[in-house]
Formats: sequence, C-alpha cells, structure tokens
Amino acid sequence: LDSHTHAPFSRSTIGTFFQERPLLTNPFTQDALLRAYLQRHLPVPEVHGDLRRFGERLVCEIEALGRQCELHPPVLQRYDAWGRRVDRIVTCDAWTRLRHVSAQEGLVAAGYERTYGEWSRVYQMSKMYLFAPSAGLYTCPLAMTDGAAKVIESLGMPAREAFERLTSRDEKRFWTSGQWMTERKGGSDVSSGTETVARRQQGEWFKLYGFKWFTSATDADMTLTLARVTDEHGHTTPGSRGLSLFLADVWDSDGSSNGIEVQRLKDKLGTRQMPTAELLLDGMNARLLSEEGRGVASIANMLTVTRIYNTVCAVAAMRRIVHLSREYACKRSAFGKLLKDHALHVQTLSRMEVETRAAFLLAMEVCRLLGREESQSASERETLLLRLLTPVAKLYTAKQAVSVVSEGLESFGGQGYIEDTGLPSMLRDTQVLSIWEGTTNVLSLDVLRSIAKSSGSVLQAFFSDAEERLLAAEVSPALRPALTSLRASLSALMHFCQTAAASRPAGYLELSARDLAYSLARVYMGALLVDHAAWEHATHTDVHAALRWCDQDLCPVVSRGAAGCFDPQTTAMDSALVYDG
Ligand code: UCC
Ligand code: FAD
Repeated sequence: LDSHTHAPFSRSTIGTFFQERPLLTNPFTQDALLRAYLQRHLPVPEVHGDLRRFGERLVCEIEALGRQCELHPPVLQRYDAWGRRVDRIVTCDAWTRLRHVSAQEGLVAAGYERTYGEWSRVYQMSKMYLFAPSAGLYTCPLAMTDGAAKVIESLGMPAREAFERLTSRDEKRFWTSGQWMTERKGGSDVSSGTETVARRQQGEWFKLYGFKWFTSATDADMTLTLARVTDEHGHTTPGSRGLSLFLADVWDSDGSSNGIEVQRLKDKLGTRQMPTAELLLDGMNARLLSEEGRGVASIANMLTVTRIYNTVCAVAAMRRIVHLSREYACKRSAFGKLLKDHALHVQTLSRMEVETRAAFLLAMEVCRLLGREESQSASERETLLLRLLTPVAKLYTAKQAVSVVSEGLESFGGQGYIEDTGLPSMLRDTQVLSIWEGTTNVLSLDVLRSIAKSSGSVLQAFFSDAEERLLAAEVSPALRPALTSLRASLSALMHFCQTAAASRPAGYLELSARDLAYSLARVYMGALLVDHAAWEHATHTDVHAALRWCDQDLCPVVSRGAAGCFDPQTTAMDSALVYDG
C-alpha cells in the first residue's frame, strides 16, 4: 500500500514535471534593435516612454484581448428574432475593445498628427509593430483605415468628415474603413476582373451593383471600392481605364445596411479573428471620389499604405516568435542541458534573428521614406525609392515571415503544434501575408512596373543610395567581408539591370521578375545592416548580423540568369515539368 501511495504515476498523480511556458514580457524593452534604431534616429524621451508604457499595456491587457478574438471568431446573424433580414456580423467584445484601444493609442492618428515631423511614421509604425502580434488581427482594419485616410488626403480632402473620423483618437468618433477590390473573376487582375457597375443618381452620387468576393473586417463603418460607371446606354469601359473609385458608408443612418447583402463569411485557414465576407452590392449608395477612370491609380495610395502595414506586421510576427523561442530555450532542457546551451539550437535561433533584423531595417526604412514624403521633406531620390521598395519589402518580408514563424514553431518541439499554446495561430495568420495585398508574383511585376514607369530612375535611386551606404560603412574594418560581398552583388545586379531590358529576348524580364525583386531585397537589406552596424553606438552583434546576412546568395537573379533560368525555351520545359504525366 505504501509503495502505491508514492508511485509517480497513478490515477491521482500525473507526474511531477511540468514544463514552464514561455512568458511574454514587455516587447519594447526586449527588442534591442528597435530601441537602438530609435536611439539613433528618434532619440526623443517622450517616444521611448510611450513605447515602454505601451509595451506594458500589451502584456497586461492587449495580449489577452487578441487571444479572445482567436477563440471567439465573428459570426453572421442573417435574421433577427422576428424573421427580418439583418445581415449583422457579430464580433466579440474583445474585438470592440481593440477598436477602442486603437483609437486611444492613436495608432492611425499618429501618422497624420505628424507630431514628430518626418519621423512620425517611424513612431506610429514602431507602435504598430509592437501592437500587431497581440492585436488579434485588428491591424488589418487599421491598415485599411490608414490607407483610406491617405487616399482622401491625397485627393485633396473630398471627404473631410470621414478623414477626421478615420484619424480620430476619440473612440466614439473613430471609424474604420474597408478596401473592397477583389471580385470573383480576379483579385490580382482587378482591371479585367471588376464587374461591379455604378449607375449615376445625382451629382457625385451613384448606386453600385456587383459582388465583392473578399471583404475583410467587414464590420467597418465605411469602405473604398472600385466600380465601372455606366453611360446613358448602360455601357461600361473595359480595363483599368473604366474603373473609378468610390466611398460608401456601410450602414445607413437608421442602422440598416446600405444596400449590402452579406452572402456568407469565409471559412479561412487563419485570420479567423476577423470577419471576411462575400458581399452582394444591390444598389449601395456611394460617392465618386476619384476622377472617372482613375480608380486604380487613385487607390494605389491605399495599396502603398496597406502594403507597408503588411511589411511591418510580417516583421512583428518574426520578432514575436524569436522573442518566445529564445525565452523558451532558457527553460526547456534536453539531453541534460537547457536548449540555449545547445550550439546547434542557438544557431537556428540566430538565423531567425538575422532574418528578423534585416526585415526590420527594411520595414523601418520604408516607413521613414513614407514619413519624409508626407512631410514634404523627401528628395526626388527618396520618392523613387519609396515607390520601388514598397512592393519589394512587402513581397520579401511576407515570405520571410512564413519561414521564420514556421521555424519558430519547431523550436518548441511538439508544443509548437498545439492549439492552446497560441503558437499555431501565428503560423496560420502569417501565411496570408504573401497572398493578400498583392501576391509575390503580382508584386514582382509591380516592381517591373515601377522601373518601366520611371524609365529606370527607381533603379538609379536604388544603386546610388546603396553605394552611399556601403561607402559610409567603410569606417568599420570588421564589416569588410560583408562590404566585399555586397559590392560584388551590387555591381552584378547593376550589370543585369543594364543588359536585361536592352539585349534580352521578350519575356526574359517577366521570368526574372521574382528573382530580381528578391535580389533587390537582399542587397538592400545588406546595405541597411552594414549601415546600422557602422553606427558609432553599434554593438558586435550588429556586426555579426550583417556578416551572417551577407553569407548567402544576395543576387539570385544573376546566378539563375547565368544558369539560363529566364531563357524563352525554359518556359516550355517548366510547363512540361509541371504537367508531366
Ligand atoms: O487583399 C486585400 C486585403 C485587405 C486586408 C489588408 C491587410 C493589410 C495588412 C495588415 C497586416 C496584418 S485588399 C486587395 C488588394 N489587392 C491588390 O493588391 C491587387 C493586386 N493587383 C495589383 O496590384 C495590380 O498590379 C493592379 C490592380 C494595382 C494594377 O493592375 P493593372 O490593370 O495592370 O494596372 P495598370 O494599368 O498598370 O495601372 C493603372 C494605374 C497606372 O497609373 P497611370 O494610369 O497614371 O499610368 C499605374 O502606374 O495605376 C498605377 N499603379 C500604381 N501606382 C498601379 N499600381 C501602382 C502602385 N503600386 N503604385 C502606384
Ligand atoms: P489570382 O489573381 O487568381 O491568383 C492566383 C495565382 O496566380 C497567384 O499565385 C498569383 O501570384 C498568380 N498570378 C496571377 N497573375 C499573375 C501574373 N500576371 N503572373 C504570374 N503569376 C500570376 N481583397 C479585397 O479586395 N479586400 C479584402 O478585404 C480582402 N481580404 C482578404 C482576406 C483574406 C484572408 C484573403 C485570403 C484574401 C483577401 N482579399 C481581399 C483578396 C486578395 O487580395 C486576393 O485573394 C489576392 O489579391 C489574389 O487574388 P486572387 O485570389 O484572385 O488570385
């Protein structure tokens, strides 16, 4: 009987060992690179104080709200108790509280108050970056809200009240916006895929009829959307020249929907915290916002902002998983020692850290450029760089995030695969970053568009800026191997760009687009890493990160080009390979 009482496993005793879980602590104080970056560029005590306080609020309050949103996803209430069609999207209380937090903290407002001049976007996006991994995807409506404000501002404030609400700190006045572009025929090819028509009522007012296939955070107050204006015979103009931009309230003043029927909510791999709906627009009242036929060009400002948010949120996901993985490695033992004392495990974590650092510096650089453009202090070169780097940063960091978060899950072993740790949702939510706001290939083609539209000026801006950064980094002898590798890549990339358009067969550039975008990303990230590591207060870890980054093939467009990957005959072979059998 005595031996039974002391048995380590029995009905009432399930063993004595319980693994300590990884703890989230203040993400601002944990983040050496964010703090150093701000110390270098925005050494304002008020900013550091605000981010430190916000970091505490994230741990103590916001993290739990984000988790609640995951556990209580939105539902569609189609009818009220008396059988009336209501199409109400019911979200949980935590989702509403995140909306209030967003307004109180000025998460959108800070970008427009411009308290820190050209650095205002860096401040705002630093806060967004801290917020994102705890925010239960509330960053998605914020991205579209910010994008809508940007469009209204860039069109000369045609909807002042909407702008003031989108950028308000007052939680009662604060509005969020949707971005309804995708239809069943095409989300990438919006210009041929858009079937929604707009019938003129009076002046700038129209009624919209169509079907929007993906609309996220559909509980928004207003939306921007695209439609084709019909002429007096009911005809429309095809292609992007036929598309115009509209602003519509989602709800009428009496609380009923504005000619919108919610077909259904999407059943998604991730982003489950947030409603994504299919909508029938059946006479939705909307106001023409752009010039007729300038819809795509006008919504491009929204795309710039939402793609920058995508980039910031991708880096934020990487940073969060690294934060938790390194914490866990101090608590979990295997083969007689803590994971942090296994050199191979730490090497894996350090590779994740290098990816995160490179991505962080690129994201912040794009935010810095946006802030300079908005405060009218950007040079011509900076404006060109913003245009080029926005799609480059979005497409590259999205892929990095999927890879780093996936590696991060593995660092927890089996627990990384278990739902109630909260870790699997991180991977699910990351997977969308390369799909929405333009897929990797579509954004690679946008890089080509930016080059063609500027007659190559965006590339000249890129090369001269990167070269200046490398020159400035020569002060640090420890960086020499990285500089040598970056210089070789820069010059090979420049040679590729000079010859690709001129002397290659048709289709060559298109086939090289993805590798070109990757090369631009890797080389520029390298230039930013050495630039940061050459700062007088940089540490040996900054130097180490730069050296490790530059160990890889920085210029896949050149190595793959040399291997014949973009030659015309490759397409037939690729096709034969894909459809073999
Ligand atoms: O997916 C969505 C998700 C919402 C959730 C938000 C979350 C945000 C992050 C939060 C993280 C947690 S909303 C839907 C997103 N959809 C897309 O991104 C569409 C993807 N497709 C494209 O990007 C295409 O390239 C199009 C539709 C933009 C353009 O296709 P076209 O028809 O070939 O366009 P064109 O004819 O080349 O361009 C028409 C005009 C031109 O100007 P003009 O007429 O002056 O020559 C272009 O230069 O638009 C201009 N333009 C641009 N301008 C086109 N793209 C851009 C650009 N990126 N920047 C500036
Ligand atoms: P397609 O355009 O059919 O693309 C299919 C594949 O073809 C992709 O891999 C693409 O890269 C490739 N491809 C397409 N064209 C080319 C080309 N020329 N060259 C090479 N490859 C090409 N949209 C909104 O408007 N508003 C929203 O709020 C919204 N929310 C979303 C939320 C979620 C969770 C998801 C998953 C999507 C959301 N979307 C939204 C839609 C999203 O923007 C589109 O799904 C995306 O832009 C891709 O469009 P598509 O689905 O039509 O794919």
